[in-house]
Amino acid sequence: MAYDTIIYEKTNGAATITLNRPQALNAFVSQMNQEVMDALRDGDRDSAVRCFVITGAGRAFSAGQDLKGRTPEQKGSLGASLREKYNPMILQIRRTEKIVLAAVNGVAAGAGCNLALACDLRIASEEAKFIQAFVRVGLAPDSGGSFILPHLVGFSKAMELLLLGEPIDAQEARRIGLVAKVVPAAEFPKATAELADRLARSPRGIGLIKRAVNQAMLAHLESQLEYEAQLQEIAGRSADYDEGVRAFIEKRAPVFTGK
Ligand code: T3D
Repeated sequence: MAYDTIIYEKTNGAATITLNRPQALNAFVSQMNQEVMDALRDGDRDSAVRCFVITGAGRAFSAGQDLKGRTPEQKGSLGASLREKYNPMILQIRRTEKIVLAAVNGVAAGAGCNLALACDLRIASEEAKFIQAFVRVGLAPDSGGSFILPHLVGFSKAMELLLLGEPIDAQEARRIGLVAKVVPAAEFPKATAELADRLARSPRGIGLIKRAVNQAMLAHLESQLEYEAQLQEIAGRSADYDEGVRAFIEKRAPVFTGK
């Protein structure tokens, strides 16, 4: 299968999906959602694949949804977008028994951040940053962040990150339990390959560990993803969201009116 917005490679039992729109900090367009899904399904079917790595090309992991396609004329239904494009991707990551490693090479914002949080493990370059950017453009959290983030860092820190939308660096992410490991940028590709190799050589039981944790969490995540879509539909229709997108495109601070 040919891919335009990702690079998909299989090496030594690991399938690597590299988000590849570096000029837009690997922001998601529909085609990229689709290609990530196709690659996840392909690797799930392939018995030679034992684990996945998701990473980004260039200086970002992913800046979330491509906001340049979210002007009032183009935005459509954000609820539908989540149900059709993001929620299936998050659920596929959770449902496959193969371990999914997020190799966070740079900034991860909005749905890009929550994509990383939906993975089983996170390794970060010292250059990585994590931003719950939704509030900055007038949105609510999606892609499972409202469920997974509080589980990872606790209620208080989750609310701080969601309400203020401020970036945290890789060391802080490690300190609060968002990532398992932080390595200097120069060592990042090697450290990622070593961890992926270890996961690819793990015993059958590793998939059962994931199945056990899913049994405790997956039903809640599924219903929360649907609820996030309902809330994002409301947020997406607000004047504040239109202002947030306009301000981002015009590279200025938004002026929200609460409408
Ligand atoms: O379907 C749906 O809409 C529902 C889903 C919604 C979930 C979401 O993910 S909403 C989007 C949430 N993401 C954001 O709000 C992040 C937006 N980006 C930023 O805040 C900043 O770019 C970063 C903090 C991530 C990085 O800042 P910086 O200063 O390092 O880079 P930059 O100069 O802002 O960006 C570099 C280029 O990437 C720039 O392009 P240009 O102007 O040089 O041609 C910028 O416009 C582009 N870019 C960055 N993020 C996005 C983007 N283009 C489109 N969409 C983006 N999200």
